[in-house]
Amino acid sequence: MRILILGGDGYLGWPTAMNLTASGHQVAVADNYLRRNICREENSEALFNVSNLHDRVKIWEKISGHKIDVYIGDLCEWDFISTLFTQTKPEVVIHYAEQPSAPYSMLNRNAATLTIKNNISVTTNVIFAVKEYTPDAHIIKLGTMGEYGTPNIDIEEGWINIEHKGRKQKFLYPRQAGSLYHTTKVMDTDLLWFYVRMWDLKVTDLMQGPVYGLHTDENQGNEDLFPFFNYDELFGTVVNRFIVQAVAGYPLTVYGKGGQTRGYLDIRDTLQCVKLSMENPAQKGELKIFNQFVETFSVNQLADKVQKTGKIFNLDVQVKSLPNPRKEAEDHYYNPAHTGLLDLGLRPHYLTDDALAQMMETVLKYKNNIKKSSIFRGVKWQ
Ligand code: USQ
Repeated sequence: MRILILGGDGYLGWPTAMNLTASGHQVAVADNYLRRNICREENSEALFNVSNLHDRVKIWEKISGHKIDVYIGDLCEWDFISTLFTQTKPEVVIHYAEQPSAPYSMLNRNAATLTIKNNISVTTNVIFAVKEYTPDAHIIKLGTMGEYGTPNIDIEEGWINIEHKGRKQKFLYPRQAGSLYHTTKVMDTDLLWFYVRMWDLKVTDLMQGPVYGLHTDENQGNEDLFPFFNYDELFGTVVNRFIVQAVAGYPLTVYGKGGQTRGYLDIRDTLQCVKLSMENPAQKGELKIFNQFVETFSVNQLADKVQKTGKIFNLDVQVKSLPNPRKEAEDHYYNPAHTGLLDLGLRPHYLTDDALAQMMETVLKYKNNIKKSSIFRGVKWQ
């Protein structure tokens, strides 16, 4: 299939591009290096340097023989996106092109407006480009489990049937996000659902939990093909951060009580989920929603796992509870459904001791690159 990946430079975009070319698809990627630029401005450098897209596609082609077309530009600009769609004529559009950090979105007014402008404008332009140039294309959009927040009832997979005063209707499951970034994802879902109803678009919205890992079948541990690996407070997510902290001898930064529970997945499972969504597309006028994670655990449980794995490498891993810089529930009910992707054939990779040890071993190679001052800066959300 002809596939267009928006945000192809990112933590998930680049591994997806390699994975889909390895399956024989024709892939083009677009990116404006927004994440790289924000990271540079905020002094949030990743654990190691990652080559730009032009260089990485050359390395991938040399190793695998597969080509990836690269388009550098801003998807908020209609001229760029219309040229992109005209030239690539995608049958599938995978949309990752968003400012992806919750803490960054809470930093200050500039970061807030950048997050709103970028995320909402790109989604709107994607919708209009699909309508105008490729109305039969299937849009696969990366949403987030954070759209639902942490309600005191079971979280359903996208939709909920409500019975009210004797009448019934199916609605989007209630959303109450916990950061501005997550709120822009709620807005994305609303926009997509509106235009599915108006224009009969085909859309799959993937409610993904925090992803961890570096290794995929395509990079085979080759660091030239690794994605970004951030460990700083703004762009690092909790599993990757804790592994780096363990290696650096920095006490694991458990925020508040550490009872915050989320649904996690290995980066290889993101690739499987996106491929399964592609192979089982939404129909015209349908918004499919999957909850994309394979297991849940709390921050405290994660800290225990990392501490235990540290022993294999003779690391004396300490855990320190910090006053929570975020405003979130620290001890809560969490029971989200997630059978949709399993029913389609997802074979989960769990966060086993072996999986943690493999990541720790890789991070140990870059121990000297770790800047302890980037680990915690205490951006307050209130
Ligand atoms: N946490 C700590 N200590 C840390 C970092 C995080 O206790 O050093 C806690 C946070 O307070 C939170 C949980 O760990 O309760 C997860 O935080 P995170 O930074 O790993 O993830 P989050 O900010 O929620 O966002 C990440 C991705 C985002 C994705 C989301 C899925 O950056 O793109 O949408 O995970 S979810 O969390 O399910 O909303």
